[in-house]
Amino acid sequence: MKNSIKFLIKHLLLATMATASFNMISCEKAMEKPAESQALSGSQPDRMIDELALASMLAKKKGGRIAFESNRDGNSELYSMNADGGNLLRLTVEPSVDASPDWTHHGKQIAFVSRRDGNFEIYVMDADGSNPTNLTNHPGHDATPAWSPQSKQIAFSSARDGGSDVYVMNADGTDVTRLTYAPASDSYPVWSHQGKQIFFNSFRDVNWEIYVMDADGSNPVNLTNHPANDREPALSNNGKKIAFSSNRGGNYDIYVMNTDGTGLTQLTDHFAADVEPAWSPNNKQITFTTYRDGVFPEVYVMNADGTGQVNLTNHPDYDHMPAWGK
Ligand SMILES: [Ca+2]
Ligand SMILES: [Ca+2]
Ligand SMILES: [Ca+2]
Ligand SMILES: [Ca+2]
Repeated sequence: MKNSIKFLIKHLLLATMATASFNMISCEKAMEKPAESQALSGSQPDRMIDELALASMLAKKKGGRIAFESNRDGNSELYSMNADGGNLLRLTVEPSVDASPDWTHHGKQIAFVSRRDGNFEIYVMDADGSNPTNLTNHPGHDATPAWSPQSKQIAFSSARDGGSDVYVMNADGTDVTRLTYAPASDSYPVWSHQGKQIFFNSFRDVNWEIYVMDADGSNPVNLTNHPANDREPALSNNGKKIAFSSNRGGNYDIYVMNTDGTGLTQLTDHFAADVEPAWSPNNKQITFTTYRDGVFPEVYVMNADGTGQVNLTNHPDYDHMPAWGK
């Protein structure tokens, strides 16, 4: 038993060093195949399946996986990587836009947005990219999916009734319910820790504010109350803090506050835009998107107090919309 564990650890270490380039080769090969066989399914070579098993094990050792959107292969696709940027895995192989990932609470599935059926729809796929399923099937623009705490429901934004509003549906796409009715845009929903409330960003005060409402859409409360734009709420996994982006300092930076709007703290202070924060599973780190390294954004990670900011993607094409799963 001890020997087999040593053997496994050795291979995991080798895989960590080798898989980033290895995956690129696999992806290039996948590009040559017809679209219907490109999903990472049982039809892949054995070594790809072994690699996925290794990726899964590495994820448990390294503090989760970060999914993100990149156009490095020619159009918007979803990828995942370890928390240190290693072991890159391509999840989608579609000529259309694939974006806005969100992990289930157990990290086994990812909800995302895709235009592969002609308009923006909410999809769900397994964490390795297999079994993509269209949940919305609606001609309206559907966006920004967010799983409820036990992954039984998905909140999302949709323009199906005119302007953008927040909706909720079951995990299989049934029972779609509209939650917001303000004439201005409401989007980017995030569930509270117990699933009783939903945070979102709203333009109803003629600038973006972070709001919270009950999960049935009642009792909306403005948490930010600031004339600058406050956007993209991200709830910590212990339910205590909300990270968000705001341009109240003259450009977009990442801020954090308590879930009642008190205790505001600025985490990034760079003249370039810092946006789209997401918490690590243990709440000790925050990943975010930043434009500080050039025209195209990179995915960074930092400690939850703003220290130790590190570029995870380091790629000349755009990388953004990080989502951190278990
Ligand atoms: Ca795509
Ligand atoms: Ca749609
Ligand atoms: Ca505001
Ligand atoms: Ca900034």
